[in-house]
Amino acid sequence: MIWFRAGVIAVVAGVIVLALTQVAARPTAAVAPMPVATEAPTRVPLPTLAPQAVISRISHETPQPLVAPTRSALPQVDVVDYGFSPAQLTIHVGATVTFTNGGGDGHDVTGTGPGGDWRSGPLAPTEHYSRQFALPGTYNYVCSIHPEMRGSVVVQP
Ligand SMILES: [Cu+2]
Repeated sequence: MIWFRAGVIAVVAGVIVLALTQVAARPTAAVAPMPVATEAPTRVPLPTLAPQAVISRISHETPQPLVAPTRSALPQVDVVDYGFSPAQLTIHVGATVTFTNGGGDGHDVTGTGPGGDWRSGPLAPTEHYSRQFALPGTYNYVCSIHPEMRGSVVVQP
């Protein structure tokens, strides 16, 4: 009886060992070709995905720079022949605006209307003038030499 049980245990153990070795053997056979199969498809989509990601990022960011310069920490107005760029600048109260003559002609910045008691005086090419706007409101200005040059600074609270 003992020899019979020992024989049954030996057969069962043999079957289990056989089953385990076959189960263990199959994944290694299945895993081996997998890296070859997955490597090729992942390399193909990457070049097509990368340009799309760049394009969508650019298109998402494009509207933001249009808003940012009008409220930048260092607001600037370019004085050109014969206009101001941007013609309307929006800033927060207390900000200082720098007007730089980037034109080839002499210009100035002269306030007009309510709160218009400010002027840069003559600005030769490359010269600049800075003014802090301490109160909210809309400040219109012109170039007194070329009155068709008009601009405004909108100061928000
Ligand atoms: Cu001018």
